[in-house]
Amino acid sequence: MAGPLKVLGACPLDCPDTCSWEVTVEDGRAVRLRGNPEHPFTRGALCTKVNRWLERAAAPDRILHPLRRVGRKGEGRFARISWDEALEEIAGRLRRIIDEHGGEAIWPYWGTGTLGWIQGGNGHAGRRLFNVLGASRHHYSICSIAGSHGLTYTTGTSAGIDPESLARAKLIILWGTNPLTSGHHLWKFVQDARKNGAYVVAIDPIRTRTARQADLHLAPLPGTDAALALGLMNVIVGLGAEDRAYLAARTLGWEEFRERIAQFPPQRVARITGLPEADIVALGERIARTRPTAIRATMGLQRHGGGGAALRALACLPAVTGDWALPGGGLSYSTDDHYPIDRAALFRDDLRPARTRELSMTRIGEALLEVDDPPVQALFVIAANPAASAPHQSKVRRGLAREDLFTVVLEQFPTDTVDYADIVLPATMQHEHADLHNGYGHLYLAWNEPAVPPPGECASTTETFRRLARHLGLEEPSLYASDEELAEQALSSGHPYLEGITLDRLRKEGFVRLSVPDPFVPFAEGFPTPSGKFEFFSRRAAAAGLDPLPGYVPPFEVADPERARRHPLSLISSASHHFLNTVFANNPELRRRAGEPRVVLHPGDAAARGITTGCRVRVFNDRGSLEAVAEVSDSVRPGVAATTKGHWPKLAGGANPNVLVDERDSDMGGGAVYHDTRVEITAL
Ligand SMILES: Nc1nc2c(c(=O)[nH]1)N[C@H]1C(S)=C(S)[C@@H](COP(=O)(O)OP(=O)(O)OC[C@H]3O[C@@H](n4cnc5c(=O)[nH]c(N)nc54)[C@H](O)[C@@H]3O)O[C@H]1N2
Ligand SMILES: Nc1nc2c(c(=O)[nH]1)N[C@H]1C(S)=C(S)[C@@H](COP(=O)(O)OP(=O)(O)OC[C@H]3O[C@@H](n4cnc5c(=O)[nH]c(N)nc54)[C@H](O)[C@@H]3O)O[C@H]1N2
Ligand code: SF4
Ligand SMILES: [Mo]
Repeated sequence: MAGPLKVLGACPLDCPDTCSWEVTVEDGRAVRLRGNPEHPFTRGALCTKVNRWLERAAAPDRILHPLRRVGRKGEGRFARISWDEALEEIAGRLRRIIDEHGGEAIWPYWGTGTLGWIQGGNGHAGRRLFNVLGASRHHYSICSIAGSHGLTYTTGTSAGIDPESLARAKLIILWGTNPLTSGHHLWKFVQDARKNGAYVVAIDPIRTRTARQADLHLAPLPGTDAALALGLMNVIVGLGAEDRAYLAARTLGWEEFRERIAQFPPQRVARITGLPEADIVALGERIARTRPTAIRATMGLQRHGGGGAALRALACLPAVTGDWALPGGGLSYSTDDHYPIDRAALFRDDLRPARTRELSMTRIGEALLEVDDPPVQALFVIAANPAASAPHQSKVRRGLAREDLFTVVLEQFPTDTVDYADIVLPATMQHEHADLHNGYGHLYLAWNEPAVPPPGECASTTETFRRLARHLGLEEPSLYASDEELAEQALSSGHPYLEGITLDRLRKEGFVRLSVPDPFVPFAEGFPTPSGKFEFFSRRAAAAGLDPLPGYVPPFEVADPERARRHPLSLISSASHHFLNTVFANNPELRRRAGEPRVVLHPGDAAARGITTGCRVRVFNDRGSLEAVAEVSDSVRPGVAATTKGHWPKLAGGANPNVLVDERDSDMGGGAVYHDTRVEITAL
């Protein structure tokens, strides 16, 4: 008798680690899921959340059949219908909407529930169909875009260094990142560096799990990191420790930027950041004498009004010290841009009319309620949960509640967003469909082979849109490409990093590292900017109406004195240890471990409000309010209140922190400003 089958796949969630996994299948059922021990980043371990993946797949609330709304929008009452009925209704509504309003009245809203290139957010699964329909384009602004833009102005790409090279650093600065919660596999590389004597610094307004493990923790006021970076450079230049040869050969605009640095002496930076001047000087001195220094920054610190400027300023530190040229030196953010996926071949944007408008996912409330040229009439929500994850929750809900809006949600579970759907289409989970992945916190591609057939009537995103194309009677052949064909097209760029990497090989091996040199020092020979140099001075930034030099752009609400008077606390709602965004927030065991929504306050701020640990409190501002349980702890700095993202509003008293967050664009790229939120808190 044949033994159990082992099928290699990859975790699809929006996590930098993109773990390689192995599914054990017995009698056609997935019985075990474990991390792949062969993968150099995964090293055999998944995480608290994904260890419950198979439990999630078999959960009683899983959506297994197409549904049609029978109650009011938001009520979540549905009746089962057949796929044919669902697709006929969708096709009919789309035809009428296109006739009356044009294709742009349709908005495919892709989220980050899966990052796959075939089924998920990276590949905009179904984009070809929406191109043919002339739908509005989707601006993917929810997560990392401000920082990506800031980095791209200075280094020509947002890709940064290989996170694995942190192991070679002698000083590691974990800046606005909480890897022990948000992608724990990085930690092994930090530990390797420590074994070689590296010193680890965490810069975070909150003493997180990660900050507790660091040798030094600095807790600046939220949104002030660019000022801190400029202050550290001021100390370095004051010591004469800048790398003059590097600056002359490899950078553009140093003379101008040096004047900018001079405007940020430690005393001024101490006032802006709320940090002791001596701490700024000491860290500047440490950077000045430690080669190589690696900065790991992720998305947390750029969720502010000046988020783009922050990453831009941080990237300048390793240019001033010449670290970008050294293995183990430089800055790491998202490695996405290192993967030369053939987006043109995959997306087929040539299928769409010359001009279509773009709608921003973090302004979904505005797009549904205020955009009028034409109004959004059909919304497809694909692997997203905007009723829980997007800013200004009450506005999003008002938008989703529009009677004349036709909403189709492709989902696995009855989320708050599903409650507003006209039609719900049951979606497969990762071990039930095929996909191609890259990890944005490492340099490995992965192929995810389906291990078991879809349960009930679930279908993958690609299969759903192939079926819909057929119901619409569309003849464009590329709408019917198989998942394997799509993967081959995605891998067809011919870029040297993909040399020797074929779909066949990925299928056999499960994962393959990009064909990059070892050690990988991506900018040893120069930067992919217009000048080929590191650009302190950026003509492209100036052309976009931005400061041509890196500078400090204050946060919106955190730095607003009028708001500070009415809502004195800055609220940070960061990654929860037990959920991945809103995924797993309906899992009973993980909900139990996460406990009720909590807000952490500094003892001084708590005492001033008569709040003690365990008190029920109301957290509010002009946009809304929520209830939470208070925890009093000096793990947050004075003036800051900390909570987590991810709770489903309907399982958490009707709202989550996004009821407090503004729908507002950061300085670059239109990114969301989740952590740039002012609130007041009172005991209930
Ligand atoms: N367990 C778990 N893992 C996750 C996620 C999750 O929800 N749960 N989410 C995933 C996703 S979508 C992403 S994008 C990544 C994000 O990964 P991270 O960037 O690590 O995520 P955050 O928790 O938002 O932010 C990290 C830290 O930044 C701090 N921070 C906030 N504002 C500032 C600031 O102005 N300055 C500084 N210096 N620090 C600041 C926060 O206090 C927080 O501790 O994580 C992914 N991994
Ligand atoms: N307050 C606050 N809010 C935040 C953040 C924050 O730091 N603070 N972080 C933001 C960030 S970084 C991000 S990335 C966004 C994430 O926001 P979203 O992109 O909306 O992601 P999720 O809320 O995780 O919802 C993803 C949904 O996709 C579904 N899903 C998963 N896999 C599949 C699949 O294969 N097919 C289909 N059809 N569905 C699938 C899941 O069941 C889940 O309901 O949230 C943002 N919201
Ligand atoms: S969520 Fe991150 S750490 Fe957990 S299994 Fe997925 S990729 Fe790995
Ligand atoms: Mo994200």
